[in-house]
Amino acid sequence: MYRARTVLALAVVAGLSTGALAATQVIHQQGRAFSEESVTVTKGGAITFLNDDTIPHNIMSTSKGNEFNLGSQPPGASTDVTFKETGDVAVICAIHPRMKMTVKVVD
Ligand SMILES: [Cu+2]
Repeated sequence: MYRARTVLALAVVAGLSTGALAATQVIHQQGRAFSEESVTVTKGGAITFLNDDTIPHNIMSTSKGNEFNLGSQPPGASTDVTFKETGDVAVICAIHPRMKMTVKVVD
C-alpha cells in the first residue's frame, strides 16, 4: 500500500512539472527536515507528506480542528492529510523535535 501511494505522489509531482494537473502539494521529509517552512492550502484541501528520508518520521499536529497523527511513517511512504478548519496548523515530527512547519488553511 505504501508503495502505491508513493507512486501516486510521484505522479502528482510529474503532473505539476508538466502543468497537466492541479495537484495536491507534496511536502518532503529529507535530512530530518520538512521541504517547506510554511505552505498554504484551501480549507478541505489535502497535502501529501512524503518521507523520502532514510529514517522513519512521525508527523502530527495538535492544532485545534486539524489534529492528526500519522504514526511511524517508514522511508518511501506518503500519506495525504486533509485540513478541515481554517487557521495556522503547527505540524511537527514526534521523533525529531527540530522538524517543524506551518500549514496555513484559508477559505
Ligand atoms: Cu522525524
